[in-house]
Amino acid sequence: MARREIPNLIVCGTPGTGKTSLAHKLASQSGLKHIDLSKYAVEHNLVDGWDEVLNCAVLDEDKVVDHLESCLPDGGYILDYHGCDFFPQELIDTVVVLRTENSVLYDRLKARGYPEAKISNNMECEIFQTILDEARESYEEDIIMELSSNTPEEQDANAEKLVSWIADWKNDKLK
Ligand code: DAT
Repeated sequence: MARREIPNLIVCGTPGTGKTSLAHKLASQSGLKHIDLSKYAVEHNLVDGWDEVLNCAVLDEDKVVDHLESCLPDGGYILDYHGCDFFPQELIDTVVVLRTENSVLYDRLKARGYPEAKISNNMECEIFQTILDEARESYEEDIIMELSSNTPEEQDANAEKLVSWIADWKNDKLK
């Protein structure tokens, strides 16, 4: 049985589905700490090269997990990253997979000024539900939450749902 009294969440999904904005909102509403893993890895020198197609740093996943190993067992973290398969299941209490419709996602990626190759790569990732499959291969089905993230209203509803899930998790722990 985990010793933590506050859960750890992963918020994952194709780039542009709204991970960082949801994680930020959830952190301010719940008091959990938000870690944007891409930034965290760069800040702590936990990267393993540069992805030329996606134009982003590649995480050294083992180093990231080692680095977080001293704090994750205490709970209270929202881990924000597109992938999710490298954390040991015993450290994670729920895996939120955000999903966005194609046309909405395309507009968000375009607005970010991504080059076409990066946009197509990310669109394929969403169309083939790569991240959802990755979550299903790595974690028990009952800890995976697939949430729709197309509109600000959906984002608010997702934050509300997760705040209430965190409260229920804490209450169950006290029983
Ligand atoms: P990610 O961290 O998955 O790459 P983000 O949180 O940076 O995504 O969001 C990308 C952009 O889309 C940003 O301008 C905020 C906006 N956005 C995110 N989720 C949204 C939602 N549910 N409804 C409307 N806009 C959203």
